[in-house]
Amino acid sequence: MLSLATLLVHCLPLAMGHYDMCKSWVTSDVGPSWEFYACQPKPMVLKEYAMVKVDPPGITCGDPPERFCTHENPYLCSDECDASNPDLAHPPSLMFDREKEGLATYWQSVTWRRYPEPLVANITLSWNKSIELTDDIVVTFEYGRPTVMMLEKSLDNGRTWHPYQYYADDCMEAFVMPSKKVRDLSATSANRVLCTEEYSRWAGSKKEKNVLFEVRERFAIFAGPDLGKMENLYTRMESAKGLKDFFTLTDLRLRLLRPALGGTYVQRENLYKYFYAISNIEVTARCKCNLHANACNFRDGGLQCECEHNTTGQDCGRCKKNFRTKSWRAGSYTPTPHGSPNACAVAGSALGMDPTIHATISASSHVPETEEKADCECYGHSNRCSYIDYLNVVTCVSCKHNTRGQHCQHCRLGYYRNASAELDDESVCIECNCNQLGSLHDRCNETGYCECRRGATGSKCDDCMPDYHWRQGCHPNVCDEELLICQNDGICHHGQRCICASGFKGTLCQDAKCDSTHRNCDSASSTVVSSALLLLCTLMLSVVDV
Ligand SMILES: *[C@@H]1O[C@H](CO)[C@@H](O)[C@H](O)[C@H]1NC(C)=O
Ligand SMILES: *[C@@H]1O[C@H](CO)[C@@H](O)[C@H](O)[C@H]1NC(C)=O
Ligand SMILES: *[C@@H]1O[C@H](CO)[C@@H](O)[C@H](O)[C@H]1NC(C)=O
Ligand SMILES: *[C@@H]1O[C@H](CO)[C@@H](O)[C@H](O)[C@H]1NC(C)=O
Ligand SMILES: *[C@@H]1O[C@H](CO)[C@@H](O)[C@H](O)[C@H]1NC(C)=O
Ligand SMILES: [Ca+2]
Repeated sequence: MLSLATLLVHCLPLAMGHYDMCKSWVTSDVGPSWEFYACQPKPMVLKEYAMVKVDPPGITCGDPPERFCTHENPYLCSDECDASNPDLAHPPSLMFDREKEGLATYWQSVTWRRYPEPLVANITLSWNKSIELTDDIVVTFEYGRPTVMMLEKSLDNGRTWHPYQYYADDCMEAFVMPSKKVRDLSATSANRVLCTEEYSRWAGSKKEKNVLFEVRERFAIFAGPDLGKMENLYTRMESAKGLKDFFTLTDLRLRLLRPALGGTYVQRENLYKYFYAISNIEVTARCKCNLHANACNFRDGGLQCECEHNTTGQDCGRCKKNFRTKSWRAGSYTPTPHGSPNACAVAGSALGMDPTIHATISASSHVPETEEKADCECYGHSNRCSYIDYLNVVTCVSCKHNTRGQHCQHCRLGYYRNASAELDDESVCIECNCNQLGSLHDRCNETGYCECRRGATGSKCDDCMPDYHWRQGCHPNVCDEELLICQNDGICHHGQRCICASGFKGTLCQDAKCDSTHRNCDSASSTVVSSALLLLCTLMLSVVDV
């Protein structure tokens, strides 16, 4: 409890920290003007704004009234659920109410009187709005936590669902998955969906009530154990797009698949002690506003970002009318500390024609009328278009960021498409970087592979195939350890040449030297040879070392 409190205190400044301002009025040498920043709303307690649905119908207890027992007191079944009596009813709304100190109010299911038919229930929370989790999801169970359950999420208002986390007292048995803990995850697996046994084992219903979806521990992989380096997390979210989406959702679904068993098997003679009871579902998150708003309000029955940067829409996901000269982009957390607003630009600057470029495109092209401005779509790589009369097309001119094409949608020759970048990303085109000596030309295919000369290999053609060695390009080996073996104790040096023992010569040291110092061509002294070898080996080793 103490550690939780310190954690909370620690994180308070975070909520107020970076990205809380969308703009500020600054004065510089040129006079006062607005400066714009990437911005996001503060985290909120979002359970109060959720629409909740509990399935199947009739799963909530009390209609008809029913008695239930507890695992601690299995034969003292004094409690009763009665939907028609406000004091004894347990409707779904009690999962989201504000409780008075020490008085748990909870939703409760019917008991497992239909055993062995499974007792299952779905609890679906819908926000009709994209939200980004900023803290753990905490589900509090009275009378014991389920032995098997699942958390699912949707990103499209409930049209499609994805597993978010699996929970079981035995992951292998329930889901054929190994049991994992979030604290075992690493930077590359921070968005992995896993099965955990941490919240499903019986520990007494009073002692361990909570089931967590651990957001903080996943954040901590990047931001450090006390979440002190949130900028690292934010930077990471920009480069690994799946990471941001992992914490984003519009709906959550709790699939309760098997209730608490009190530690053992199901006792058929007392099925009244098996049921689900949830007193609270805590969801702390912020509205997803694509870094274009620092406020999010409940209006017209839904959450709505208060969009800045001339954007609009529930998530600030579009440019306002007349501000569509640049294609819409989300704001970016980078560069720290203020990020990039990537604001929508005002119309008018869009078709500012550069007469020289205009002239080079076509003698018969002319500046289009305002209606055609909408066609100047260059994915943000240009804000100038030209109308080519005889083709009847509007085409972008001077595409930047190594792009080309009518909409700057292709990469220039010598560049290839960055598969992890959107079309409107500045780093959408990557230089092929083909090795000049190893490749035939400087172009590459869509996955960045260059076309190699004979003997060269590797995506950039900067490596040699086996049997070739690199010397200003790849050349066939002169010697090796298999077929082209250096003779007479000669040593093959990087495949390039044989280093012959004293007294021998030739490409493969195949010839004996028969000059004045080596009179005895047939029997070169073995000690001389081996000491020469030793010297050579030492030399070679030192070369390899370096
Ligand atoms: C719970 O939701 C899942 C899909 O997420 C569905 O397959 C299942 O039938 C639902 N169960 C009930 C009891 O509605
Ligand atoms: C969801 O939000 C949209 C946009 O605000 C609104 O038009 C729609 O009616 C909402 N749907 C529901 C079911 O509330
Ligand atoms: C949005 O448009 C207004 C003009 O209506 C302009 O004054 C303001 O600077 C624009 N904001 C941004 C972030 O571009
Ligand atoms: C590819 O695009 C991603 C996303 O914008 C960027 O982070 C990455 O650096 C790009 N890769 C290269 C090699 O430029
Ligand atoms: C690019 O070339 C490499 C190597 O030849 C090949 O494996 C890859 O499939 C090619 N990619 C495309 C998209 O053609
Ligand atoms: Ca409650």
